Amino acid sequence: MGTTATWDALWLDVHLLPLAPADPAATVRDGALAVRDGRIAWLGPRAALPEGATAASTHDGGGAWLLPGFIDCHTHVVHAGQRSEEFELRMQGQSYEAIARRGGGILNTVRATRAASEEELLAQSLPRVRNLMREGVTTLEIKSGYGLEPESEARMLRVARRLGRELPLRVKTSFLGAHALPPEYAGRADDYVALLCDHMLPALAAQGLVDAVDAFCEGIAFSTAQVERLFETARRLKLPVKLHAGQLSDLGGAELVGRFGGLSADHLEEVSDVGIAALRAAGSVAVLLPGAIHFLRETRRPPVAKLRAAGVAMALASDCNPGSSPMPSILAALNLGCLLLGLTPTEALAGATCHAAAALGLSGETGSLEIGKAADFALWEVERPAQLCATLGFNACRQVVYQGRCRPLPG
Ligand code: DI6
Ligand code: FE
Repeated sequence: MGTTATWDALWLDVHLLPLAPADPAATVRDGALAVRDGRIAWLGPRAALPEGATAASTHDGGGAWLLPGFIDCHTHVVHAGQRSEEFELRMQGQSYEAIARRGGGILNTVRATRAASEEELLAQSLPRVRNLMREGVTTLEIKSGYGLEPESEARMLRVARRLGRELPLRVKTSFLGAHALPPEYAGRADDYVALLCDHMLPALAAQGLVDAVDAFCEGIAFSTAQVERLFETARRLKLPVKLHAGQLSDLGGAELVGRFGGLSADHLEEVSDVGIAALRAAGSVAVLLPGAIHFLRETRRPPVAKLRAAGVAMALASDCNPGSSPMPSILAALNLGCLLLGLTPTEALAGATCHAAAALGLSGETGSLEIGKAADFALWEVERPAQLCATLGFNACRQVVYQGRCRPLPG
């Protein structure tokens, strides 16, 4: 009575996996973690708690593992409709690429998304975001790219911003106007890129809707020269860049990301040694997306051993989208990252936390348990953290804390 609390909240009877990038395997058994003003104020072994420290509230972790909140750093969660017809076609042997070239694929979702109102888009996206939140996601990247004309792209980004405002999680947006060529620009790709550079991107950026600029650099999408024009516009607007690079073919996307000092190059099923060296030199993150490999029954793999040897940070994300990765699950990405890509469980967990933070330019803010960072974390009823990767289809999340506040697990 009468003592002034030094902390707002204190978690006891927890084991900690801080996932600091310098030593992602380090753990603290029987630890404690304190929060003040939404930030991590102290963490360490319970036995080392400063004498006389008090907290306004104390939480009994019940022996759970406490990890940083997950960061899903590559998603297309905002979209309308679904594409299970294409799943059936692929199961009959048709390829994702062939379906796309016939005007299906991404353009199917473009039709559905253009037709949806802002409220419909929000309502259809919410269950996916809630699923990710139930799995301990506290930061979510959301791309546009299913509008491909000014008003629909703006609507997607407004919905992404609303999700970040109305739900207790951090949302980062990426403008992906260069995702596919809209039908009205068939045969005029350069004109569409000019529209993106001269009108759409500057206007959306001026409305505060864009945190980063992405593109699909691919035979079925945009060339490196076209992406380079877009990246130059991003640079003028002082927006960071990232790229869907080497999913189906290597056009030199990783080199381009390196040249622009981009946040990340994503997919990388196809990437050259020169591309890997460029990412390393620029400090760009390789974002690996095993969901797309799983759903497309892709036989190529990103060169994890080479990326590891080169010291390129590897993040892991769901790529949640209606075509190549209908998987609003970071836990599934952890499991597939290990089984399909050969990541170790520690690499997978670091990939969905500290390295994912780097891929969003948020390293100083979240992604690891370190004093001063946002108090974004989740408690897991597992015996060992590797269990999160070793299991599929089960969610052991017990509690999620976002910016120091206990978040109700969405029903
Ligand atoms: N690569 C992907 O994995 C998603 N976009 C992209 O450029 C797939 C998008 C879709 O099929 O709807
Ligand atoms: Fe993607």
